Amino acid sequence: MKVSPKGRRALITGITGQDGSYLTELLLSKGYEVYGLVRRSSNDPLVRLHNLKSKPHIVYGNLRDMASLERAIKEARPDEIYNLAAQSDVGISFKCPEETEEINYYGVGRLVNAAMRFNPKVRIYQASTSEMFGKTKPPQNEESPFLPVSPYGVAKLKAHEDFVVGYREKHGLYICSGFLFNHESPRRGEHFVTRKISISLVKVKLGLQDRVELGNLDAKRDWGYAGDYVEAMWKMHQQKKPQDYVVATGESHTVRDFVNEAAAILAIKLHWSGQGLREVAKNEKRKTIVRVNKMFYRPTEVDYLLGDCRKAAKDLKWGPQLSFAKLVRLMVESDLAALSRGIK
Ligand code: NAP
Ligand code: G4F
Repeated sequence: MKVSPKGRRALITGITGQDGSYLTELLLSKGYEVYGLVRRSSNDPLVRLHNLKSKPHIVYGNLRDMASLERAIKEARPDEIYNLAAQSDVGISFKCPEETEEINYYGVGRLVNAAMRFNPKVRIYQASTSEMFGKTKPPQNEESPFLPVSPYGVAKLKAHEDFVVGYREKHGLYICSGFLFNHESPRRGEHFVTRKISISLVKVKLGLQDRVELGNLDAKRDWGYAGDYVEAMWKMHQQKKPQDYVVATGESHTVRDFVNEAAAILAIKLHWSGQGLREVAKNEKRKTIVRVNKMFYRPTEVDYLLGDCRKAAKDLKWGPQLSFAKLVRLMVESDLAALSRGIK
């Protein structure tokens, strides 16, 4: 017999982030009592949650602070935990490797230990990532070797091995990893490449900015829609046994493809020329709209991600709903609406 989610209690770490906001909406719509772990910030950390009709409970805490996690778990009394909190910027992980390891590895250990002591039957979802596959040849699935090339990927892999696989085997804990490939939305942080392109080209269109400077245009990513991906997280918690799943679209595009798709939606005609650091895209008036800046290159790069999510399709009956073209349109139209309002 399936247990109805109504009345179940969930604790979401990283509730203020992109995925946290979509997952909160999903769980509230299913009747969950939702608690969100929020760390102190000088700005309003709850901006992504302001438009929700019903609200989650907020508990203050930090993955770096064991006592705060114990208090949060005691207050939330969760049946399910979704650990979405992380230093999630791969580029920044090269600049702040210790902080990345502290949050993305040790932080997971603190949370899992606190949760297990409080309730050994708790179910924990860990936000693992396609970045862990790193240099592994595509397509990547659950059997593919992990070859991470960034401090971010390394910390996430250690957390997966020690606290997901390790604690499942040693302690019989219900804990699972979602190896999620890149997923985007109008709520995506503005430094990730898709949102940076969307906002910048809208600003170019509105005459608010001259051009956008990017790094590696040849990197290939399997980009899906965040709203679809949180469904998969929830489904992983509803299985008989905890298992790890790849969540992806099975389609890959270059950063340059994303630029072209976004520009076409805005009726900006781009003509590309040059190569490597000299590559540029100009508009019909021969004005440079896209330029490469080596500042945005990474010391080591993941060249090609392409997920094979047949296991999730079979077990979870999950599949992506929004195509690449529709995802880019959603993001561009959302930024266009918001920025047009701003200049009226
Ligand atoms: P995001 O928008 O950057 O959100 C990250 C969240 O973590 C924010 O709520 C942030 O809080 C919180 N956080 C950071 N450090 C913390 C700490 N020390 N203690 C407590 N909270 C902390 O990331 P996202 O895109 O939603 O991704 C969610 C998770 O999925 C992350 O773990 C990410 O690594 C993983 N992931 C993402 C993708 C993707 O494509 N989006 C793919 C695979 C895996 P503040 O608001 O205070 O900064
Ligand atoms: O948008 P990105 O910063 O995402 P990245 O590095 O793939 O990481 C995201 O996806 C991971 C899943 O695979 C998550 F685990 C992680 O938390 C995060 O959500 O960069 C995408 C690609 C990279 O190859 C990067 O080198 O775009 C390239 N890129 C080119 N120019 C740029 C830029 N990336 C950024 N952020 N900014 C640029 O100007």
